[in-house]
Amino acid sequence: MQIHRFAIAIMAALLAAGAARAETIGFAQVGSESDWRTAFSADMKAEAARRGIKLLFSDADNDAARQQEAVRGFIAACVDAIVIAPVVVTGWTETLQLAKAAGIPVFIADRAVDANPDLFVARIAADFNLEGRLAAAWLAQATRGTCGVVELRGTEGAEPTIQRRKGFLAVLSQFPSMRLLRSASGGFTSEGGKRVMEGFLSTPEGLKDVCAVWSHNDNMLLGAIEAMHAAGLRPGRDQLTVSVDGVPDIFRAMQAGDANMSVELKADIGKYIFDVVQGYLAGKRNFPKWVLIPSDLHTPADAASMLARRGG
Ligand code: GYE
Repeated sequence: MQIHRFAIAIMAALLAAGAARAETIGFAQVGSESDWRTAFSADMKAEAARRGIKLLFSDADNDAARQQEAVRGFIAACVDAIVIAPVVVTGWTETLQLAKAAGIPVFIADRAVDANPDLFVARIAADFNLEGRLAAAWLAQATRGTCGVVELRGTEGAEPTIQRRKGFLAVLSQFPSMRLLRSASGGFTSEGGKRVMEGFLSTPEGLKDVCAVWSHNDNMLLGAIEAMHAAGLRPGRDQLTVSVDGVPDIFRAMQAGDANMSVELKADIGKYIFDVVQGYLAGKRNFPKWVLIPSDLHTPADAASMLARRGG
């Protein structure tokens, strides 16, 4: 009799495990504007496949309204959970309230929203303000605190643009001989960075008095480097460069002497995100509101090892 009950219990557990249907998770991605973004998307898809998660993937192509629509589509489809990498911080309250009313947990990845934190479970992301501070601190030591800087800003209204700029300016203000001379948005794309640099170069003063280029991401800087070469300049030498992401092409630019420092933003964050999402769906509740992704900093000294690590 005893054995019979035990067998039934095992059977029930196996059945329950066996029958547990794959989770369906909606992922609203920003777009494919940069090498980092493309690597992040690939990592999310691979990690979901590894875990047997059915991932509904939407690419907003940097269109905030389109992204809202995609999230409302996930709500209508009654997915088990929603992950959002928001194009911009604003305008999310209503949609998040809809998800909450439908009982669908929401997780913010990579960027941030300015909605009430009660409307999402957790944010999984790096500290963009820290990235800006690291970039300025590195530049201050490299220039002994005397430098005129031009800035390539990311997408207007996006959290990394707001915070990287804030962090950079906070440190710059500590050095009276370091000044931001010009700033323009390149939308986080290579073409955008090239266009902004061509704009700077077309002014009468060009890059006179400019000792460094600060870019909110590597792709814009790579576009700017192209424009600087076309103008007969030597980026990485005539002007120092600092940027963020740590994509393979910035390490190649470092090896070519065209770039000097990049703050690494980890792209393989699928495991961090799905650990939180699946943990929550399995009943876990004690998550920090902000699950911090660690940053790192790279120079030509470790460009070769970083490229090897990235399979470059
Ligand atoms: O730095 C950039 C991408 O959201 C932090 O978005 C991310 C940024 C990243 O376009 O390459």
